[in-house]
Amino acid sequence: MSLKQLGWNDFFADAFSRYATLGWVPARIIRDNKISYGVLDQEGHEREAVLGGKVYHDAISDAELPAVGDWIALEIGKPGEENVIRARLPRQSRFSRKTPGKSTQEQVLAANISIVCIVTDAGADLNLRRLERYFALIGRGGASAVVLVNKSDLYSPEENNAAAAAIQALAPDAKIIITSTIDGTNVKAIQKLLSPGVSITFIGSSGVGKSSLVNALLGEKMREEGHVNEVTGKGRHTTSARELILLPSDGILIDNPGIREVQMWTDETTLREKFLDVFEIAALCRFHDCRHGSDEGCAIREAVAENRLAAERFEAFLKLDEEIAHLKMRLEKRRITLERRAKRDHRIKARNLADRRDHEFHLKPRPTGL
Ligand SMILES: Nc1nc2c(ncn2[C@@H]2O[C@H](COP(=O)(O)OP(=O)(O)OP(=O)(O)O)[C@@H](O)[C@H]2O)c(=O)[nH]1
Ligand SMILES: [Mg+2]
Ligand SMILES: [Zn+2]
Repeated sequence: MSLKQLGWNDFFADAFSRYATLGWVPARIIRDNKISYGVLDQEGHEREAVLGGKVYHDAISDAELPAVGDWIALEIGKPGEENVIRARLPRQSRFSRKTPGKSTQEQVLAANISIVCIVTDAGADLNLRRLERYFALIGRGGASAVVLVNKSDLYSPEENNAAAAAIQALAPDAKIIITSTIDGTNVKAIQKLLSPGVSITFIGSSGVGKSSLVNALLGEKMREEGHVNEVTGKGRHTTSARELILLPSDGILIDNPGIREVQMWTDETTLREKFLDVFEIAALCRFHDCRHGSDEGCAIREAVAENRLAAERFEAFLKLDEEIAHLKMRLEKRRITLERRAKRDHRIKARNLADRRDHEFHLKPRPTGL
């Protein structure tokens, strides 16, 4: 893999040159874990990295913090130490929105992308007013817009064409493609948008098929190369984190959670509630402290053997404690970050207030008669 395949170009090379002498290396952010980041380096190694203090403190808004797709200067830690993001390189383009709730805050959803693919369908999801807002956001960020009218297998050709025409009328310059991941309609046409170093991000409501499209593009590649790699796995799977996926010979895809970003795993209770059926069966185990391994009279193993409970579900259940521990750790880290952010916001407010006071001071009429 080369940096070029990851989207590197002269613009970034220029910006990076002053960091090279410090021993830092260029890398691109592929995942935002809120606390740490997943980054991909020149060798194609995926690393975990934390935000350097200076990058954090210099950011006067959240939009200036690194986002998925950003290029950064990375200090690779000594064995056992953390990798640190020392600088974020300027962006060539971005796709951002206003942070829900806070009217003036900008949230960068993806940085340095060439194309934003809005995914919708010809039926329930189609909403021209919403598409208008998407177009406005895209236009501001410097990427070009493509609209995929997906799930075409569910609608008549007339319905699909009418939807495409209505969207085209809104955005004469946008490319509109009617697609289906079920029967493969126009997956090839989406593939044509890709080329080495080109980054594409997929946005749209939850359930319109963003991850399925990413999988379809990946699938073509993986089948050719004999790999198995799925973003969504089997069945319905709501994407919960933004993620950059590299197709080494074709381009770069960024999958996004549905734009409403319903946070599924909010607390331990919701996590447990997902497994009420398994808990019910577990109550029938002979021993109340049954570990559902080799203990005698285990109702869960029996249910799996009799196909009343899917083996995958049982496995997910076994991992539940682990997942809850993980969740608690994440929430704790998140709390610490939020606290730090609040302190920073407070500092900025204090600074602005001080500036305003200075300003008002200067505006006061000078004492006369001196
Ligand atoms: N009929 C039909 N179903 C589709 C198509 N594309 C995706 N689906 C189905 O729609 C459901 C949602 O697909 P996803 O790809 O997970 O949707 P998403 O946009 O990634 O959703 P979020 O991650 O929640 O934002 C899945 O059950 C898919 O199988 C399509 O072209 N036709
Ligand atoms: Mg998804
Ligand atoms: Zn048991």
